Amino acid sequence: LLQYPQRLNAATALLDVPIARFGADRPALRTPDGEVWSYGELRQRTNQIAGYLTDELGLVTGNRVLLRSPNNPWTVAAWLAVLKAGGIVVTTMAALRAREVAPIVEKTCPAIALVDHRFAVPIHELRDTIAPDLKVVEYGADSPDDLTRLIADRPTQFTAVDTAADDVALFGPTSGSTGIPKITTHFHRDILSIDNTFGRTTLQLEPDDLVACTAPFAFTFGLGMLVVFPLRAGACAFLTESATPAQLADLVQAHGITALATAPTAYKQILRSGNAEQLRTLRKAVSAGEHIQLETWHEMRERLGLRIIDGIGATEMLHIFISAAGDDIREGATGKPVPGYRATILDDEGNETGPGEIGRLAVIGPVGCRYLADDRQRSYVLNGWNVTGDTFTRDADGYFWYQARTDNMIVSSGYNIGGPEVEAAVEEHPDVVECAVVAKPDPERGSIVCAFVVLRAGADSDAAAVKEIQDFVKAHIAPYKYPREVRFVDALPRNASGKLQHFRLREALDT
Ligand code: 3SK
Repeated sequence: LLQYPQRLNAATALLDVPIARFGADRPALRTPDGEVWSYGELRQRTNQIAGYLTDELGLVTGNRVLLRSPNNPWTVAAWLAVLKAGGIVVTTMAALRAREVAPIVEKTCPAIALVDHRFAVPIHELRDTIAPDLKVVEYGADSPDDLTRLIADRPTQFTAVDTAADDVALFGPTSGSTGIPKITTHFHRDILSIDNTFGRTTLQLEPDDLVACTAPFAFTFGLGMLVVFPLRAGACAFLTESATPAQLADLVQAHGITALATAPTAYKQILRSGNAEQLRTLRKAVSAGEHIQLETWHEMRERLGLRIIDGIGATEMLHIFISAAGDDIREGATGKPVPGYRATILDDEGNETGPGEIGRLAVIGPVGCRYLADDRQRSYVLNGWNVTGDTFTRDADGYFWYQARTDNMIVSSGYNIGGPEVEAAVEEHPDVVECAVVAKPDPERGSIVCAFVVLRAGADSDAAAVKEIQDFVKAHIAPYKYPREVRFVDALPRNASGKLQHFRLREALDT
């Protein structure tokens, strides 16, 4: 399953293998406005970009190429082209501002940036300040030097650079819980490995699947779901640059999407807005990025007969390493280690614990954390285990049960309180749209639970409303877990991939 030849170029494996198996005419990429790229077209454009990068921009093996774009077909071609040309892709989110991209550029030292012209300004700013040698090429029809025109007459053949299986192919930045980016490095073999593990054993796409995912490619959840898994299966990726949950449901219905991967919030919102029927064409639904509440999972099964494939992954591990599908699912549990991975629970001293104990989730597998020049490597990899920053428990049958982010477990008066459980309870209140809780230092109790709450429009936000929510929580879960402090806010802070940033709420505690 996990043996790779010493010489391996992942782009060849992603394009040539499905073409040899299924032919070049099958659709590889679709967009909401009806654009379709066949596998043959994707390979040709990839080859043209790879040739342009090497012949015109002087890319040599090991050069880093920064990509910045929302999810669209040209970005897939650019991503594959960098790998094929022997370069290293640095993926960044289109939503990041110059000050957020700057540390990524400083650390990864890209030689070239291929940027969607709508998001080019910050990259030009960085070229003019911290990266004077960066060659910036824009793409998109309105750009004066549109890459797609620059490559139009180039040869459609390109021989992939003979990279080693463990040459670096990808730098994946991750903001972590502190906000200072860490750069994960991944090899050519890692890219195939996520398919040989989660892709083949759990997700199991079919060649006739049409796969949508709301995560950007720059979040490796999206990269796997929209590039690696569909291409390896000979399936088709449906690329949408952005979509609200309501638009997503419309797209699923209109285009007959068969596999959807998104965060739990999107499933919840589709269910709440009464649009679940629009998801009827789905054969598979994947939820990751955050823990899914059992209520959402049940409702999807009841309304659509779909058993959501829950999963936990990490940018450090490239993709999902604990999950379950079909009959292997145990309701409420995230799943078991994906075949190829081992997982355990570590106590505070780094010792493995037995069933039922709560501790830090640690994992070993074919992909592991290798930060680029970062001290945090020392705390992420302990005795060979990748320690993920999540608190889990394992049952006697080997299923892993999510408790909280390690940094979001609230210990109050000696009680361990899982933040997500309190969040879920507050969110059940009819006036509440969203809630996130953090530990607030407290002289008496060590910490107390502080809830940041977004109310529905028009709901009262006075002292009586606070008391009402506190009593509601006490009535629904063990009273010691109730939020002793409740703050009403307009919105919760999220990063560009939509993940809640609890660290920003902790920072806000002092204000
Ligand atoms: O669970 C996650 O947050 C994750 C991170 C990277 C890749 C895939 C996933 C699901």
